[in-house]
Amino acid sequence: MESFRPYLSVAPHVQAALDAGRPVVALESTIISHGMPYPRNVETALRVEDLIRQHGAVPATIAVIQGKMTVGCTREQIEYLGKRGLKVPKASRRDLPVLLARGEDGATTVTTTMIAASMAGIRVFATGGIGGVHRGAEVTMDISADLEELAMTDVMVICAGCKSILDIGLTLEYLETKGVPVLGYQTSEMPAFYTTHSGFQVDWRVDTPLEAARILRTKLDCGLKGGVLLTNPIPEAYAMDLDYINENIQQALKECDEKGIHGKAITPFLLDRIQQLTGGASLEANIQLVCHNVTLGAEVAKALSSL
Ligand code: PSU
Ligand code: MN
Repeated sequence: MESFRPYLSVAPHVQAALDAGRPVVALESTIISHGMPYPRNVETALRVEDLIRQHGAVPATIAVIQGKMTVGCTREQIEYLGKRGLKVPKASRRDLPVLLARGEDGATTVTTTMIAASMAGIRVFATGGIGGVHRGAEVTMDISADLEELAMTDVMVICAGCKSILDIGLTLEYLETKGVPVLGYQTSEMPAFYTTHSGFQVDWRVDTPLEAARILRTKLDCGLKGGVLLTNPIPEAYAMDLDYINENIQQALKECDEKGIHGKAITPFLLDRIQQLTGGASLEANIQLVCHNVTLGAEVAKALSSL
């Protein structure tokens, strides 16, 4: 038995789907506990699970629950993670052994969701946005562990690009160095979360879920270690005005600096401030893009199962 097994708890219906080669889509829990306010976080988490089911795949929300990497959280567990919010520690790679050893809970980021998904044998994971190289990282060295995870763990991450709280250009440079293919779904431009435009090109454009699945399958078959980033632009109808969102991001960044917030608290602080400053418009956009991404996730997972 693999030595990680005692720390991993895969829900029986998720395990059954994996054993039968049916499509499964992993989902993260930091977005629930730290990324959105209650009760919209719980509503959204349950809605995205439904969407995945409607599109013929099995959702598996991942979190650390009482010291176990739980793959396929129950409705009760999702409600618990959403209600406790910031009281649930944000669990990145470095936190994982501590939380598991102590039997504690943790909200999994993109990094730890990839780790648990990979251990369980899930290859497709959909979320909102990933962490990246922060603006000013040449001084602060604030680079999200998500990028290192993409370099080493064999999971495709479907997201709406990264927010301009990050330095998108440097994030793409970093991913290039680490050998992570960055694909644009029906676009050649890297989307910037709230907007479809960032001014940066992706490496490769793909136009169908099958194409994306083939690239992932090929990377796995060749043992080319690491993930694939599939960026999916927010639907035009929900995209925000570039200047408006950028002004608010600037304001949030300024406050973050003034308050001396650092480390793992930076991203949740910025997400929350932007939501407050935009009066909830960014939350609405966030929910829409997550729904859009999980739908694509279900399609890619189905395509991958068919190969
Ligand atoms: N970006 C978002 N929403 C999020 C996150 C990032 O637009 O919820 C979360 C994800 O869980 C991501 C984490 O993995 O923040 C990155 O945190 P950090 O920048 O501290 O690495
Ligand atoms: Mn950081």
